[in-house]
Amino acid sequence: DQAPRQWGVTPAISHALPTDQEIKVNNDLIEELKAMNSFESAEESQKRVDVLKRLQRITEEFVRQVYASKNQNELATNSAGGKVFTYGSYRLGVVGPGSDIDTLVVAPKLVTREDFFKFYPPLLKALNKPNEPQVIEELAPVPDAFVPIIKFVMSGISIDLIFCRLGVTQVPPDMSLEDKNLLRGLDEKELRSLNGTRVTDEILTLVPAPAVFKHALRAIKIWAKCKAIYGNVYGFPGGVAWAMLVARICQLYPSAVSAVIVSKFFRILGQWAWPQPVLLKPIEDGPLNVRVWNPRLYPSDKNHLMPIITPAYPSMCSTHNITPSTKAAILGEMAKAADIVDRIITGKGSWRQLFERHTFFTKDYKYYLAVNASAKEQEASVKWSGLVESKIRHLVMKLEMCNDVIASARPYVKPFEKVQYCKNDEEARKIANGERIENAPPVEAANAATGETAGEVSDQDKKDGVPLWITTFYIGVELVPGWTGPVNITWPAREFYQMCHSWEGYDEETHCVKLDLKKNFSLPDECFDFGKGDVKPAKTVVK
Ligand code: 3AT
Ligand code: MN
Ligand code: MN
Repeated sequence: DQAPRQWGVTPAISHALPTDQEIKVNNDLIEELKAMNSFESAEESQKRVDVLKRLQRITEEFVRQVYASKNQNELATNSAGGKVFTYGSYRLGVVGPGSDIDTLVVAPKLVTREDFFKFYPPLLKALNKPNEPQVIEELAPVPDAFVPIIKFVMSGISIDLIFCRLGVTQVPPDMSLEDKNLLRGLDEKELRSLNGTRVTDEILTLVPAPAVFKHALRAIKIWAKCKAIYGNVYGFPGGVAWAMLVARICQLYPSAVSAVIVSKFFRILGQWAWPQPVLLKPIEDGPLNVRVWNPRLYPSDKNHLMPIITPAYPSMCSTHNITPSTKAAILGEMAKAADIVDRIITGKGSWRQLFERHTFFTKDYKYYLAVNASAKEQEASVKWSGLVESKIRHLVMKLEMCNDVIASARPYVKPFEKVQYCKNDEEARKIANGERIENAPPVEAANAATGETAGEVSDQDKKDGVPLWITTFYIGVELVPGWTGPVNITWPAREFYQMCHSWEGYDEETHCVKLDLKKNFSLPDECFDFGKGDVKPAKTVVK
């Protein structure tokens, strides 16, 4: 008999085949995933395939156009090729009805990033014909982003299109991105663009049974979103990090069904010897002069609290944003989930209990710090709220340092957006600065819990008013047990304001950011999903 193949950096914990009970519980899990609308229809997935085929043809045309513009001969032009790859949830096989397709365009070295932004958008626009339904909508190239990107909607599907050129003269249809020598000579933006596909491709080769992995990952992603512990910007694992965690459990139980993977997931990772890293394979060296995650070499890597390391060279820590408070939240949820899943596996509980909505606003905290980012124009508001959002985890870390008063500070993972139609500039300024106004002007707010818009504002009010776009982020604040004194956050607030104000695009006439510490009973309605049974905390009467 041959010894079973080892997946990952240690031998498997068990090769046991599923029992009848486990198969039944696994079928229940898949039924529950269906009931939660996790899967899309065959028709919808076919539409994604068609969209990708179309993007492949456009990519080949794009490369030909660039070659022609650079006076290349016919032979070179016709053999240059060009290929689309995917990454993100589509590549991992876990897309739901609302997912985008994260797509990478790879071209030979003659084609530059500038060419991508010059030639590709017009090719997309050309798909729209007069008097016909528009194929391309919301076309938005962002060439100066950290990862330069063209965003658009094609046939109703959101596309995130990024670009990388390789140091080769041809990109044929069977091109693979596996070879790390392809990374030679790339700039940082190109490396970042290539990384997503290389990582997702490699994850899929490192799990014993991709179908088992995919269903388990769907369950874990839904669970993490329900518990508000999903999202890299806020200091939680993002989609790729959750995928790697699930993949590691799959390696340890190569013959298990998805339901068993989910149950082992919570026990094993909840009791993991953090900061020991989660690895899917030994960390590799490579040809580039770039940093590979190594806590023995780099002091900053030693600070990672829950390192989850990407497998593709150059390996990086996907969870460097995790803070003590977010780590505690993740482990707390894992411990609760482990108990729930134990009951499910033995037939004493149902999967629905695992996916119950969090109690972040209804029960978990007595104090909430609201971070209000406001701007007078919508476009300015999008950029400004994004900047403020990226600083939230830094504010959390400052709050954590006030450990004589604050025990933990946990950010909520979604922003709340509203537009307020003020009487005049003066009133807008006051509201932006958090001053209380009598007869507050009309507000149109999007409920982050339900996605519904509340508070219809009349056209007349909209016309007469000075609009103020306000985005609010919440941080749940837990005080040190027994603390009854004032909650002084002057120092973290000052540091945070300074961080936001030092943004190069900051203009004090246009942008404002203000912190507002609230008691639980004064949270606004938009924090609650009353339809799902949320009950707003009441003011406790002291007798
Ligand atoms: P959905 O099914 O699309 O909701 P997903 O996991 O595909 O889930 P995204 O499309 O948001 O999520 O992201 C796909 C990958 O793109 C994940 C990450 O490698 C990269 N990515 C996303 N947002 C950013 C960002 N702001 N900066 C850098 N990389 C990002
Ligand atoms: Mn995606
Ligand atoms: Mn995306």
